[in-house]
Amino acid sequence: MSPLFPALGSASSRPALRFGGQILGYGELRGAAGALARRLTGHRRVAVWATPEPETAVAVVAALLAGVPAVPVNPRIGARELAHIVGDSAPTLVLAPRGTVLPDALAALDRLDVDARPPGDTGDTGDAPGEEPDDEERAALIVYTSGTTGPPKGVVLSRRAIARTLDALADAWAWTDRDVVVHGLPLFHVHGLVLGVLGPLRRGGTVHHLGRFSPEGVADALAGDGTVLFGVPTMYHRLAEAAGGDPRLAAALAGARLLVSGSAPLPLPDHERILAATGRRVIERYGMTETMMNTSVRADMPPATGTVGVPLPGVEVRLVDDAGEPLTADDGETVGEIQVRGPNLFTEYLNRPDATAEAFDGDWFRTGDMATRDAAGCYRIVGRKSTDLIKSGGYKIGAGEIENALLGHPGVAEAAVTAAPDPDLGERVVAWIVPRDAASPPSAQELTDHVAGQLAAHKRPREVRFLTALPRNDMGKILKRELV
Ligand code: MCA
Ligand code: AMP
Repeated sequence: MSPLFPALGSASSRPALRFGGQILGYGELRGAAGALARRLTGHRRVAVWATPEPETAVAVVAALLAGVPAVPVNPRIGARELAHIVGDSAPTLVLAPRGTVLPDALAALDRLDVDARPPGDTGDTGDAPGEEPDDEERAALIVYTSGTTGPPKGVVLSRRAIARTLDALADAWAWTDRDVVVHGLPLFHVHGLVLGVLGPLRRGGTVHHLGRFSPEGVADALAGDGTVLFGVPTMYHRLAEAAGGDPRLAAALAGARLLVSGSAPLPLPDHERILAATGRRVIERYGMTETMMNTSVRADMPPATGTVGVPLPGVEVRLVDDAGEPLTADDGETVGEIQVRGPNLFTEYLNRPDATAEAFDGDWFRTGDMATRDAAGCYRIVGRKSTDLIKSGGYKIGAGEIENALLGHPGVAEAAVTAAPDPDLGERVVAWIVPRDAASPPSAQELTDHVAGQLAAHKRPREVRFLTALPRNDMGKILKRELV
């Protein structure tokens, strides 16, 4: 297989990484990642403490150069979820920025400090990277993602899947080494890490990470060198709110080559507000951790607002009915489940052959997303098969994992978790609680903090409602539809 990052072996003078004021050229990235890669030889799997800093990019590139699978870890992860990920993926080493204090489950592992710029660094460009593994099926990343029940599953992504999805996006978006991709996405999911960091590096262009998302940061970056913006709908919602009264932000958005949204549906009112304020349309692409990118509105087609565009090169997409029969209608109305086949697909769920087998219909991956297809071949996502998967702020959250965490609190007798529509987050997590002692229930804040401490801050309920009993059918199954 050809190298994942050809620009690392070149004499490119472009910046590779820009995080706030910290800029690393391709030569410097080659030096830092190459030196680290040599120290990873012999390791089976490495955990990467994925802070929004250049060290995360250096650590992941080093692991890819060394051919050692990397497991990116949310630096805001709670104790229970971290214990699961470490136990399941069994890394032999953790990579973290120098000076970071790690939680116990990771502090117990061998550690290598990552320096984006080693002490005493003189900007030396380092040796050319060694031979990259030529087995394109080799695992490159293991990204944890939530299901409806149980703890998150590790999605094994190969070098092939990463390369092919990024090259398909380059075709769809006319993405080149001249692009500077601006974003403030977290670096432990496919969106921020694969598209937002590995994408620009594969093209030989630049990542401009904001450290933390803010409309002001976006305005500054796009008014400067930024050409393309990546974000989740919550970010575009906040940009839409701000752009109406902020001509500088509106002008910066108007000047971008592409504004791309994904990870959840971008509501039409937000599309329209951004269009009204900037004269520009946001385009949407559709993907999933297991499939990386499947469809996108292309740079060379009409914006097809409200759809997620057409299948990417090499990706086959079909709609099937409840019986699993393919639907041929392209009337923009007939709804079916999206199934996907192509070189962008994951290899397996780590240690979960049962779940891997269940996820496929032959060689078609069942996404669980429901959609229509129109005469132009554009897909419109209309919902999900399971109500137990919640998308909040672009994060996928399983109702079951939050219910289990809540049931672990001594004051909780019964718990059910649902999603409520939210203008900012798309959906917000609502917890319905039957306390053990109705006379002194735990406070909503206590339960929220409990979930944030066990799982992750973004999984915490944003609303807690107390009940005397959960609605159940004759079989004892909780009737979530009645929880409104
Ligand atoms: C509040 N905080 C707490 C608590 N309450 N921390 C601990 N315990 C609590 N009880 C803190 C948070 O840690 C954080 O701290 C601050 O309060 C705000 O957090 P939060 O409310 O969660 O942030 P938000 O404002 O709601 O975040 C919105 C966001 C975020 C920035 C849009 O949701 C986000 O980054 N989303 C991106 C998700 C994403 O990348 N998804 C991709 C997966 P502090 O103030 O210090 O920060 S999907 C994917 O990859 C597929 C392939 C695809 O299609 O893309
Ligand atoms: P994740 O499992 O976190 O990778 O999230 C993948 C899910 O995000 C998909 O199955 C979809 O439900 C949703 N998703 C991603 N992109 C879009 C989009 N542009 N529009 C609607 N839903 C999306």
